[in-house]
Amino acid sequence: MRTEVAVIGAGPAGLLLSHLLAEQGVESVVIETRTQEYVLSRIRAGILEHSTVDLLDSVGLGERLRREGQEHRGIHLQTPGERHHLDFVDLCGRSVWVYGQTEVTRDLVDAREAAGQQFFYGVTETALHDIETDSPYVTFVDADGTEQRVDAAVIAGCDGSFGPSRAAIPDSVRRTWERVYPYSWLGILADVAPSTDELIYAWHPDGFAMHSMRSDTVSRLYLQVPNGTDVADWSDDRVWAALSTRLGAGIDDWTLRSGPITEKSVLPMRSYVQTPMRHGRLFLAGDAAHIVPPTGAKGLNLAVADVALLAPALISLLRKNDDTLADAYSDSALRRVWRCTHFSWWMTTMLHRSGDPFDAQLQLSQLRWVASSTAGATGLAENYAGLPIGL
Ligand code: RFL
Ligand code: PHB
Repeated sequence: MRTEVAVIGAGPAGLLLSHLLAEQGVESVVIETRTQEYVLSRIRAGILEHSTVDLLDSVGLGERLRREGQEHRGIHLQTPGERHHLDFVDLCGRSVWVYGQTEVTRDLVDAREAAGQQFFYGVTETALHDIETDSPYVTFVDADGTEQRVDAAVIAGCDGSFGPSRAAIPDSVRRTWERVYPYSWLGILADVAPSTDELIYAWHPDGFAMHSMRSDTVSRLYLQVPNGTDVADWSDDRVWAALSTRLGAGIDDWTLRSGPITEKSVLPMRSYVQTPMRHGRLFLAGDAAHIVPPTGAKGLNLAVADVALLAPALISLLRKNDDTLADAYSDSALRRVWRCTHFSWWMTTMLHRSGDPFDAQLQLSQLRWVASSTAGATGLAENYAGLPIGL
Protein backbone atom coordinates (compact mmCIF):
# COMPACT_ATOMS: atom_id res chain seq x y z
CA MET A 1 0.00 0.00 0.00
CA ARG A 2 1.20 3.51 -0.78
CA THR A 3 0.23 6.81 0.82
CA GLU A 4 1.73 10.26 1.25
CA VAL A 5 2.08 10.31 5.05
CA ALA A 6 2.19 7.17 7.20
CA VAL A 7 0.93 8.30 10.61
CA ILE A 8 1.88 6.00 13.48
CA GLY A 9 -0.50 6.43 16.43
CA ALA A 10 -4.18 7.44 16.70
CA GLY A 11 -3.84 9.67 19.75
CA PRO A 12 -4.64 13.37 19.51
CA ALA A 13 -1.41 14.11 17.61
CA GLY A 14 -1.89 11.46 14.92
CA LEU A 15 -5.62 12.04 14.48
CA LEU A 16 -5.31 15.82 14.27
CA LEU A 17 -2.39 15.55 11.86
CA SER A 18 -4.36 13.31 9.50
CA HIS A 19 -7.23 15.82 9.73
CA LEU A 20 -5.09 18.89 8.94
CA LEU A 21 -3.36 17.08 6.08
CA ALA A 22 -6.68 16.00 4.57
CA GLU A 23 -7.93 19.60 4.70
CA GLN A 24 -5.24 20.38 2.10
CA GLY A 25 -5.79 17.19 0.15
CA VAL A 26 -2.78 15.29 1.52
CA GLU A 27 -3.50 11.58 1.98
CA SER A 28 -2.46 9.59 5.03
CA VAL A 29 -2.87 6.17 6.62
CA VAL A 30 -3.18 5.96 10.42
CA ILE A 31 -1.63 2.90 12.08
CA GLU A 32 -2.63 2.20 15.71
CA THR A 33 -1.74 -0.62 18.03
CA ARG A 34 -4.85 -0.35 20.24
CA THR A 35 -8.44 -1.06 19.27
CA GLN A 36 -10.69 1.85 18.39
CA GLU A 37 -12.78 1.19 21.53
CA TYR A 38 -9.67 1.48 23.70
CA VAL A 39 -8.54 4.70 22.01
CA LEU A 40 -11.98 6.21 22.56
CA SER A 41 -12.24 5.26 26.22
CA ARG A 42 -8.83 6.34 27.58
CA ILE A 43 -9.19 8.89 30.39
CA ARG A 44 -6.47 11.51 30.19
CA ALA A 45 -6.12 15.27 29.94
CA GLY A 46 -8.93 17.74 30.59
CA ILE A 47 -7.85 21.31 29.84
CA LEU A 48 -7.56 22.94 26.43
CA GLU A 49 -5.56 26.09 25.93
CA HIS A 50 -7.00 29.00 24.04
CA SER A 51 -4.90 28.33 20.94
CA THR A 52 -5.89 24.64 20.95
CA VAL A 53 -9.56 25.65 20.93
CA ASP A 54 -8.94 28.20 18.17
CA LEU A 55 -7.20 25.59 16.04
CA LEU A 56 -9.96 22.99 16.54
CA ASP A 57 -12.54 25.65 15.70
CA SER A 58 -10.73 26.65 12.52
CA VAL A 59 -10.89 23.11 11.12
CA GLY A 60 -14.52 22.43 11.94
CA LEU A 61 -13.92 20.55 15.20
CA GLY A 62 -15.16 23.16 17.67
CA GLU A 63 -18.92 22.70 17.49
CA ARG A 64 -19.47 20.15 20.30
CA LEU A 65 -16.62 21.66 22.28
CA ARG A 66 -18.38 25.05 22.31
CA ARG A 67 -21.68 23.38 23.23
CA GLU A 68 -20.57 20.86 25.86
CA GLY A 69 -17.21 22.23 27.06
CA GLN A 70 -16.89 24.77 29.84
CA GLU A 71 -14.93 27.98 29.45
CA HIS A 72 -12.93 28.84 32.57
CA ARG A 73 -11.52 32.28 33.28
CA GLY A 74 -8.73 30.89 35.48
CA ILE A 75 -7.83 28.60 38.38
CA HIS A 76 -7.80 28.67 42.17
CA LEU A 77 -4.34 28.40 43.73
CA GLN A 78 -4.46 27.28 47.34
CA THR A 79 -2.34 26.98 50.48
CA PRO A 80 -3.87 26.01 53.84
CA GLY A 81 -6.31 28.74 54.77
CA GLU A 82 -5.99 30.70 51.52
CA ARG A 83 -7.70 30.10 48.21
CA HIS A 84 -6.76 32.66 45.56
CA HIS A 85 -8.50 32.96 42.22
CA LEU A 86 -6.19 33.81 39.32
CA ASP A 87 -8.26 35.34 36.54
CA PHE A 88 -6.36 34.57 33.31
CA VAL A 89 -8.73 36.68 31.20
CA ASP A 90 -7.96 39.76 33.29
CA LEU A 91 -4.28 38.90 33.54
CA CYS A 92 -3.47 37.97 29.95
CA GLY A 93 -6.69 38.14 27.94
CA ARG A 94 -7.04 34.40 27.39
CA SER A 95 -9.31 31.74 28.92
CA VAL A 96 -9.03 27.92 28.94
CA TRP A 97 -11.64 25.24 28.26
CA VAL A 98 -12.58 22.14 30.19
CA TYR A 99 -13.17 19.46 27.56
CA GLY A 100 -11.78 15.99 28.09
CA GLN A 101 -9.18 14.44 25.81
CA THR A 102 -11.68 11.61 25.43
CA GLU A 103 -14.10 14.07 23.81
CA VAL A 104 -11.42 15.60 21.57
CA THR A 105 -10.51 12.09 20.42
CA ARG A 106 -14.16 11.23 19.79
CA ASP A 107 -14.65 14.38 17.66
CA LEU A 108 -11.50 13.64 15.68
CA VAL A 109 -12.34 9.97 15.10
CA ASP A 110 -15.88 10.91 13.97
CA ALA A 111 -14.55 13.55 11.57
CA ARG A 112 -11.89 11.25 10.14
CA GLU A 113 -14.33 8.38 9.68
CA ALA A 114 -16.85 10.65 7.97
CA ALA A 115 -14.08 11.70 5.58
CA GLY A 116 -13.14 8.10 4.77
CA GLN A 117 -9.74 8.14 6.53
CA GLN A 118 -7.89 4.85 6.25
CA PHE A 119 -7.14 3.37 9.69
CA PHE A 120 -5.46 0.20 10.85
CA TYR A 121 -6.38 -0.49 14.49
CA GLY A 122 -5.13 -3.35 16.64
CA VAL A 123 -1.82 -3.75 14.81
CA THR A 124 1.31 -5.39 16.23
CA GLU A 125 5.03 -5.32 15.39
CA THR A 126 5.05 -1.76 14.00
CA ALA A 127 8.49 -1.05 12.51
CA LEU A 128 9.95 1.94 10.65
CA HIS A 129 12.31 1.47 7.70
CA ASP A 130 14.59 3.58 5.46
CA ILE A 131 13.80 6.88 7.21
CA GLU A 132 17.03 8.39 5.87
CA THR A 133 15.87 7.85 2.25
CA ASP A 134 13.10 9.47 0.17
CA SER A 135 11.09 6.26 0.27
CA PRO A 136 10.55 5.30 3.91
CA TYR A 137 8.01 2.65 4.86
CA VAL A 138 6.25 1.13 7.86
CA THR A 139 5.58 -2.55 8.38
CA PHE A 140 3.17 -4.14 10.85
CA VAL A 141 0.87 -7.08 11.34
CA ASP A 142 -2.77 -6.04 11.03
CA ALA A 143 -5.65 -7.10 13.29
CA ASP A 144 -6.33 -10.12 11.04
CA GLY A 145 -2.74 -11.31 11.38
CA THR A 146 -1.72 -10.25 7.86
CA GLU A 147 1.69 -8.63 7.34
CA GLN A 148 1.31 -5.14 5.88
CA ARG A 149 3.67 -2.61 4.36
CA VAL A 150 2.82 1.08 3.92
CA ASP A 151 5.15 3.04 1.64
CA ALA A 152 5.07 6.80 2.13
CA ALA A 153 6.85 10.03 1.32
CA VAL A 154 7.00 10.82 5.03
CA ILE A 155 6.46 9.00 8.35
CA ALA A 156 4.85 10.91 11.23
CA GLY A 157 5.78 9.33 14.56
CA CYS A 158 2.78 10.17 16.75
CA ASP A 159 3.01 6.98 18.81
CA GLY A 160 3.43 8.40 22.30
CA SER A 161 6.05 7.56 24.87
CA PHE A 162 6.00 3.79 24.32
CA GLY A 163 5.94 3.68 20.51
CA PRO A 164 8.85 2.69 18.24
CA SER A 165 9.28 6.05 16.43
CA ARG A 166 11.51 7.88 18.88
CA ALA A 167 13.94 4.95 19.00
CA ALA A 168 14.10 4.88 15.18
CA ILE A 169 16.27 8.02 15.30
CA PRO A 170 19.85 6.73 15.48
CA ASP A 171 21.68 6.98 18.81
CA SER A 172 24.43 8.94 17.08
CA VAL A 173 21.93 11.71 16.32
CA ARG A 174 19.45 11.78 19.16
CA ARG A 175 19.77 13.47 22.52
CA THR A 176 17.49 13.00 25.48
CA TRP A 177 16.81 14.91 28.68
CA GLU A 178 14.88 13.41 31.58
CA ARG A 179 13.68 14.25 35.08
CA VAL A 180 11.85 11.64 37.14
CA TYR A 181 9.91 13.05 40.08
CA PRO A 182 9.80 11.28 43.45
CA TYR A 183 5.99 11.19 43.53
CA SER A 184 2.98 10.13 41.45
CA TRP A 185 -0.66 11.16 41.09
CA LEU A 186 -3.57 9.03 42.15
CA GLY A 187 -6.42 10.17 39.91
CA ILE A 188 -10.12 9.47 40.23
CA LEU A 189 -13.14 10.11 38.09
CA ALA A 190 -16.36 10.37 40.10
CA ASP A 191 -20.05 10.71 39.33
CA VAL A 192 -20.57 13.79 41.43
CA ALA A 193 -21.11 17.46 40.64
CA PRO A 194 -17.87 19.44 41.02
CA SER A 195 -17.53 21.24 44.36
CA THR A 196 -15.85 24.18 42.66
CA ASP A 197 -16.55 26.50 39.73
CA GLU A 198 -12.96 26.38 38.43
CA LEU A 199 -9.99 24.04 39.04
CA ILE A 200 -8.30 24.08 42.47
CA TYR A 201 -4.53 23.43 42.72
CA ALA A 202 -3.76 22.93 46.40
CA TRP A 203 -0.48 22.77 48.30
CA HIS A 204 -0.83 20.82 51.56
CA PRO A 205 1.59 19.38 54.16
CA ASP A 206 0.28 15.88 53.28
CA GLY A 207 0.94 16.50 49.57
CA PHE A 208 -0.58 18.19 46.53
CA ALA A 209 -4.26 17.80 45.65
CA MET A 210 -6.24 19.01 42.68
CA HIS A 211 -9.93 19.33 41.90
CA SER A 212 -10.79 19.24 38.20
CA MET A 213 -13.94 18.24 36.37
CA ARG A 214 -15.35 16.88 33.14
CA SER A 215 -18.92 18.19 33.24
CA ASP A 216 -21.64 19.44 35.59
CA THR A 217 -22.04 15.88 36.88
CA VAL A 218 -18.53 14.40 36.66
CA SER A 219 -15.54 15.40 38.81
CA ARG A 220 -11.87 14.54 38.25
CA LEU A 221 -9.59 14.74 41.29
CA TYR A 222 -5.94 13.98 41.99
CA LEU A 223 -3.77 13.32 45.05
CA GLN A 224 0.01 13.32 45.32
CA VAL A 225 1.09 9.82 46.42
CA PRO A 226 4.51 8.17 46.77
CA ASN A 227 5.97 6.40 43.73
CA GLY A 228 5.09 2.73 43.72
CA THR A 229 1.68 3.33 45.33
CA ASP A 230 -0.75 0.47 44.79
CA VAL A 231 -4.32 1.68 44.08
CA ALA A 232 -5.55 -1.33 46.03
CA ASP A 233 -4.28 0.41 49.19
CA TRP A 234 -6.55 3.37 48.51
CA SER A 235 -10.17 2.53 49.27
CA ASP A 236 -12.76 5.01 48.04
CA ASP A 237 -13.25 6.24 51.62
CA ARG A 238 -9.53 6.81 52.06
CA VAL A 239 -9.35 8.76 48.79
CA TRP A 240 -12.27 11.03 49.71
CA ALA A 241 -10.93 11.62 53.21
CA ALA A 242 -7.50 12.64 51.89
CA LEU A 243 -9.02 14.88 49.20
CA SER A 244 -11.31 16.49 51.74
CA THR A 245 -8.40 17.18 54.15
CA ARG A 246 -6.07 18.59 51.52
CA LEU A 247 -8.61 20.59 49.50
CA GLY A 248 -10.58 21.83 52.50
CA ALA A 249 -7.67 22.79 54.77
CA GLY A 250 -8.54 26.04 56.51
CA ILE A 251 -11.11 27.01 53.88
CA ASP A 252 -14.27 28.20 55.64
CA ASP A 253 -17.75 27.34 54.37
CA TRP A 254 -16.52 24.84 51.80
CA THR A 255 -17.03 21.09 51.70
CA LEU A 256 -16.04 18.53 49.13
CA ARG A 257 -18.97 16.58 47.72
CA SER A 258 -18.20 12.87 47.28
CA GLY A 259 -19.84 10.31 45.03
CA PRO A 260 -19.30 6.97 43.28
CA ILE A 261 -15.77 6.59 41.91
CA THR A 262 -15.83 5.21 38.36
CA GLU A 263 -12.08 5.15 37.64
CA LYS A 264 -8.99 5.14 39.85
CA SER A 265 -5.37 4.94 38.69
CA VAL A 266 -1.82 5.92 39.58
CA LEU A 267 0.17 8.07 37.16
CA PRO A 268 3.96 8.42 37.53
CA MET A 269 5.37 11.84 36.73
CA ARG A 270 8.32 12.67 34.54
CA SER A 271 9.72 15.23 32.17
CA TYR A 272 11.37 13.98 29.00
CA VAL A 273 12.55 15.64 25.79
CA GLN A 274 14.17 13.99 22.78
CA THR A 275 15.86 15.97 20.03
CA PRO A 276 15.84 16.38 17.09
CA MET A 277 12.11 16.01 16.37
CA ARG A 278 12.90 15.30 12.73
CA HIS A 279 15.41 12.92 11.20
CA GLY A 280 15.38 12.35 7.44
CA ARG A 281 11.80 11.52 6.49
CA LEU A 282 10.65 10.82 10.08
CA PHE A 283 8.93 13.62 12.02
CA LEU A 284 8.01 13.17 15.70
CA ALA A 285 5.02 14.92 17.29
CA GLY A 286 3.43 14.89 20.76
CA ASP A 287 4.40 12.45 23.50
CA ALA A 288 6.63 10.58 21.04
CA ALA A 289 9.11 13.44 21.44
CA HIS A 290 8.35 14.84 24.89
CA ILE A 291 6.56 14.09 28.15
CA VAL A 292 5.59 16.64 30.79
CA PRO A 293 4.16 16.02 34.25
CA PRO A 294 0.43 16.87 34.16
CA THR A 295 0.54 19.71 36.72
CA GLY A 296 0.57 22.43 34.04
CA ALA A 297 -2.05 20.70 31.83
CA LYS A 298 0.33 20.91 28.89
CA GLY A 299 0.70 17.39 27.41
CA LEU A 300 -2.28 17.40 25.09
CA ASN A 301 -1.87 21.08 24.19
CA LEU A 302 1.76 20.54 23.28
CA ALA A 303 0.82 17.64 21.01
CA VAL A 304 -1.66 19.94 19.24
CA ALA A 305 0.92 22.74 18.96
CA ASP A 306 3.46 20.34 17.36
CA VAL A 307 0.92 19.22 14.80
CA ALA A 308 -0.06 22.82 14.05
CA LEU A 309 3.55 23.35 12.91
CA LEU A 310 4.05 19.95 11.33
CA ALA A 311 0.98 19.90 9.06
CA PRO A 312 1.89 23.06 7.06
CA ALA A 313 5.51 21.89 6.91
CA LEU A 314 4.51 18.55 5.37
CA ILE A 315 1.98 20.16 3.02
CA SER A 316 4.65 22.54 1.76
CA LEU A 317 7.16 19.72 1.39
CA LEU A 318 4.77 17.40 -0.44
CA ARG A 319 2.81 19.90 -2.54
CA LYS A 320 5.40 22.59 -3.36
CA ASN A 321 8.58 20.59 -2.92
CA ASP A 322 9.61 23.33 -0.49
CA ASP A 323 11.48 21.99 2.54
CA THR A 324 11.94 25.30 4.40
CA LEU A 325 9.26 24.63 7.04
CA ALA A 326 10.15 20.95 7.30
CA ASP A 327 13.79 21.87 7.96
CA ALA A 328 12.70 24.40 10.59
CA TYR A 329 10.14 22.07 12.25
CA SER A 330 12.30 20.58 14.99
CA ASP A 331 13.80 23.87 16.17
CA SER A 332 10.46 25.71 15.97
CA ALA A 333 8.56 23.03 17.88
CA LEU A 334 11.29 22.68 20.52
CA ARG A 335 11.03 26.34 21.52
CA ARG A 336 7.51 25.72 22.80
CA VAL A 337 8.41 22.26 24.09
CA TRP A 338 11.10 23.70 26.37
CA ARG A 339 8.81 26.55 27.51
CA CYS A 340 6.12 24.03 28.47
CA THR A 341 8.71 21.68 29.97
CA HIS A 342 9.90 24.50 32.20
CA PHE A 343 6.38 25.59 33.12
CA SER A 344 5.28 22.03 33.94
CA TRP A 345 8.42 21.45 36.04
CA TRP A 346 7.87 24.79 37.81
CA MET A 347 4.22 24.10 38.65
CA THR A 348 5.10 20.56 39.74
CA THR A 349 8.00 21.50 42.01
CA MET A 350 6.12 24.48 43.46
CA LEU A 351 3.09 22.42 44.47
CA HIS A 352 4.30 18.94 45.49
CA ARG A 353 5.80 18.06 48.86
CA SER A 354 9.37 16.86 48.41
CA GLY A 355 9.81 15.94 52.07
CA ASP A 356 12.46 18.65 52.56
CA PRO A 357 11.34 21.40 55.00
CA PHE A 358 13.51 24.00 53.25
CA ASP A 359 11.75 23.24 49.93
CA ALA A 360 8.39 23.67 51.67
CA GLN A 361 9.24 27.18 52.86
CA LEU A 362 10.43 28.18 49.37
CA GLN A 363 7.24 26.75 47.84
CA LEU A 364 5.00 28.65 50.24
CA SER A 365 6.91 31.86 49.62
CA GLN A 366 6.67 31.37 45.86
CA LEU A 367 2.93 30.59 46.05
CA ARG A 368 2.31 33.70 48.14
CA TRP A 369 4.17 35.78 45.57
CA VAL A 370 2.33 34.28 42.59
CA ALA A 371 -1.03 34.80 44.30
CA SER A 372 -0.39 38.36 45.44
CA SER A 373 1.73 39.94 42.71
CA THR A 374 0.31 40.86 39.31
CA ALA A 375 3.69 40.07 37.75
CA GLY A 376 3.77 36.62 39.39
CA ALA A 377 0.16 35.82 38.55
CA THR A 378 0.53 37.01 34.95
CA GLY A 379 3.53 34.73 34.40
CA LEU A 380 1.49 31.72 35.49
CA ALA A 381 -1.56 32.87 33.50
CA GLU A 382 0.37 33.39 30.24
CA ASN A 383 1.93 29.96 30.43
CA TYR A 384 -1.17 28.11 31.61
CA ALA A 385 -3.60 29.71 29.13
CA GLY A 386 -0.99 29.07 26.44
CA LEU A 387 1.33 31.08 24.29
CA PRO A 388 0.25 31.67 20.68
CA ILE A 389 1.00 28.77 18.32
CA GLY A 390 4.41 29.22 16.73
CA LEU A 391 5.91 30.92 19.78
P1 RFL B 1 -0.91 9.44 22.84
O1 RFL B 1 -2.23 9.97 23.22
O2 RFL B 1 -0.19 8.61 23.83
O3 RFL B 1 -1.11 8.61 21.48
C1 RFL B 1 -0.12 7.77 20.98
C2 RFL B 1 -0.81 6.67 20.24
O4 RFL B 1 0.17 5.81 19.66
C3 RFL B 1 -0.24 4.48 19.85
N1 RFL B 1 0.91 3.58 19.74
C4 RFL B 1 1.20 2.85 18.62
N2 RFL B 1 0.60 2.77 17.43
C5 RFL B 1 1.12 1.92 16.50
N3 RFL B 1 2.21 1.13 16.75
C6 RFL B 1 2.83 1.17 17.95
N4 RFL B 1 3.89 0.37 18.21
C7 RFL B 1 2.33 2.06 18.95
N5 RFL B 1 2.70 2.35 20.23
C8 RFL B 1 1.84 3.27 20.69
C9 RFL B 1 -0.87 4.50 21.23
O5 RFL B 1 -1.73 3.38 21.48
C10 RFL B 1 -1.62 5.80 21.19
O6 RFL B 1 -2.95 5.66 20.70
O7 RFL B 1 0.08 10.61 22.39
P2 RFL B 1 -0.21 11.99 21.65
O8 RFL B 1 -1.13 11.82 20.50
O9 RFL B 1 1.11 12.61 21.45
O10 RFL B 1 -1.04 12.85 22.71
C11 RFL B 1 -0.43 13.27 23.90
C12 RFL B 1 -1.44 13.23 25.04
O11 RFL B 1 -2.18 12.03 25.02
C13 RFL B 1 -0.71 13.33 26.39
O12 RFL B 1 0.28 14.34 26.34
C14 RFL B 1 -1.63 13.67 27.54
O13 RFL B 1 -2.72 12.83 27.65
C15 RFL B 1 -0.79 13.61 28.82
N6 RFL B 1 -1.64 13.49 29.97
C16 RFL B 1 -2.22 14.59 30.44
N7 RFL B 1 -1.97 15.79 29.82
C17 RFL B 1 -2.57 16.89 30.24
O14 RFL B 1 -2.37 17.96 29.63
N8 RFL B 1 -3.42 16.84 31.34
C18 RFL B 1 -3.72 15.66 31.96
O15 RFL B 1 -4.51 15.62 32.88
C19 RFL B 1 -3.12 14.48 31.52
N9 RFL B 1 -3.39 13.31 32.11
C20 RFL B 1 -1.90 12.24 30.54
C21 RFL B 1 -2.81 12.17 31.61
C22 RFL B 1 -1.29 11.08 30.09
C23 RFL B 1 -1.56 9.86 30.68
N10 RFL B 1 -0.83 8.72 30.20
C24 RFL B 1 0.02 8.82 29.04
C25 RFL B 1 -0.66 7.51 30.85
C26 RFL B 1 -3.13 10.96 32.19
C27 RFL B 1 -2.52 9.79 31.71
C28 RFL B 1 -2.93 8.52 32.36
C1 PHB C 1 -7.67 16.99 34.32
O1 PHB C 1 -8.79 17.50 34.30
O2 PHB C 1 -7.51 15.78 34.15
C2 PHB C 1 -6.49 17.84 34.57
C3 PHB C 1 -6.63 19.20 34.61
C4 PHB C 1 -5.51 20.00 34.85
C5 PHB C 1 -4.28 19.43 35.05
C6 PHB C 1 -4.14 18.05 35.00
C7 PHB C 1 -5.24 17.26 34.77
O3 PHB C 1 -3.21 20.20 35.33
